[in-house]
Amino acid sequence: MRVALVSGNREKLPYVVIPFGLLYVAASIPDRHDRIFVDLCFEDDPKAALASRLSEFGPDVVALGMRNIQNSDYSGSSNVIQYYKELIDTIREAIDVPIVMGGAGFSVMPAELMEKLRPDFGISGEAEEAFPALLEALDRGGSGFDAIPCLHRFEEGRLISNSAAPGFLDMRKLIRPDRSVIDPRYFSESGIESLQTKRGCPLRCDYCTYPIIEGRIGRTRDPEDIVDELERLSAHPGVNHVFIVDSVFNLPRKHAKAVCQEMIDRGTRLPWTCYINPLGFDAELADLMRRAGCAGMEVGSDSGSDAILKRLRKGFSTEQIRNLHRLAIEYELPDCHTFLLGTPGEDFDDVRRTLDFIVDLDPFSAILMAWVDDYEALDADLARERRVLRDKILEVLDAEKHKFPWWSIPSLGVNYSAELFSTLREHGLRGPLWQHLRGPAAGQTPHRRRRRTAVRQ
Ligand code: B12
Ligand code: SF4
Repeated sequence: MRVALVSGNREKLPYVVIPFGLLYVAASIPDRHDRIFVDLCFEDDPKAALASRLSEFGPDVVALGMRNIQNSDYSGSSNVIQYYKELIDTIREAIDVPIVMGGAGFSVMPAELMEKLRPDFGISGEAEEAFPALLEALDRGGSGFDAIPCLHRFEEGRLISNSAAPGFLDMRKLIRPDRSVIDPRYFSESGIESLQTKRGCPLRCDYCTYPIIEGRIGRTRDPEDIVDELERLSAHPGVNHVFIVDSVFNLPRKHAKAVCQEMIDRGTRLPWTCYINPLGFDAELADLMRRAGCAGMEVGSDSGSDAILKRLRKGFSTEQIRNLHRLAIEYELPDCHTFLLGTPGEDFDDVRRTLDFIVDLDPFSAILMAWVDDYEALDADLARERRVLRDKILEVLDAEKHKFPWWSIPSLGVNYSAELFSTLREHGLRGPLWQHLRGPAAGQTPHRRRRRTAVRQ
């Protein structure tokens, strides 16, 4: 069969990210199928580019990857969905073949997106086994769909969604993503590669969609194999930083330590950033991370109110956030905390408590977001209702932003805009840019040294 893999993502903030999931799908396609990879990220006219590539290639099936259903400040979900609708129309006008959707964004609400966008098929969650199985079924003339886990399709206009497989993919069988198809502009624009050390998160935070995509059981890769892959990334002249895309790098903690130890033993040089949870973070891990080249930790702290953390079922307290921050200073690991203001059930006192907490915590960096429910993209009433609270929160943030000059408020464009980021890149700054908003690069006192001294006094 002739397979066209299309990455629809065009989000440029906080930086362009390689279509990592689709690279795994590309690698999983058996060699007997011909394929092309169409990445719309840098196209001036994505629909025209898509139509022309498809007409030239003449695929038998088009696989359309949907990474995000939100834009980066979470304000433009309906635009993103409309954009994908237009891509599907473009594909149908160019060629009459089955369209298969998948990807992290699609997996968040597959049934709703199937109904709204009407592709022929969808696969939610990881697709290294399901996608080749679907190609096989299509090749056979369209039989055996029932046996493919997490496949969504229409039969006589009715949506049929197969249930998940009893187990997820065994990480020992995971093949490397096909990096040969990456557009070189990702390297000239950001130079950030992606690496995955495990899939799955065992926690149950109330709003979180990650376990829907990757499952709840942490499936870890062999540290030696991970560092082999990292070493290959280091050899690429355009790669200057790696983002470890695991939902949480430090759970299980033992595995994170083993990965860091392997990096230290093999002397890897590439700086990296990862998501860290205050649970499962200790001095030994902080020390290993520092020595293994960690340049920054992104922390989903979410709230400065213990009652809200409990309601969100985060499993940690504000004291554990403080503990993480103390270790971050001690081991010189810049920490960037995301806070969600106005989650369901929160009132203004809670929002105020979180703002006070952030000022008192004084992390290296913080990103303040007014909460957006993914379902707002599909439910206009919910969106209207939520917007009222969100607008009030943003008004408060606008009035008080001078109190937190280092923090980013994406919805207000504070320390978060294409212009700022491109200026920082032009100055040669690398990695996630929050790492440069404070410190010498921004013309300020080196935060880490200053803070470390403070702790030791
Ligand atoms: C790491 C990460 C980031 C990092 C990325 C760093 C990097 N260098 O890549 C950073 C912090 C920069 C980031 C930013 C954003 N992110 Co993010 N991110 C993630 C995370 C944790 C992992 C993504 C990943 O790479 N996974 C590993 C790959 C291998 O898995 P995968 O992409 O899911 O692919 C598998 C399947 O989905 C499927 N598949 C993938 N493509 C296709 C295509 C087809 C046709 C098929 C059939 C199957 C298929 O098979 C793949 C292999 O098994 C996910 C959450 C999660 N746990 O999935 C959120 C997630 C993807 N991000 C999300 C969002 C919203 C964003 C931002 C818009 C938000 C923001 N303000 O930061 C930006 C957008 C950035 C951009 N330019 O597009 C959302 C997207 C859904 C949504 N709600 O819109 C997610 C799902 C988290 C969430 N909130 O639910 N992100
Ligand atoms: S720790 Fe992170 S990935 Fe895991 S459930 Fe909570 S928010 Fe989701």
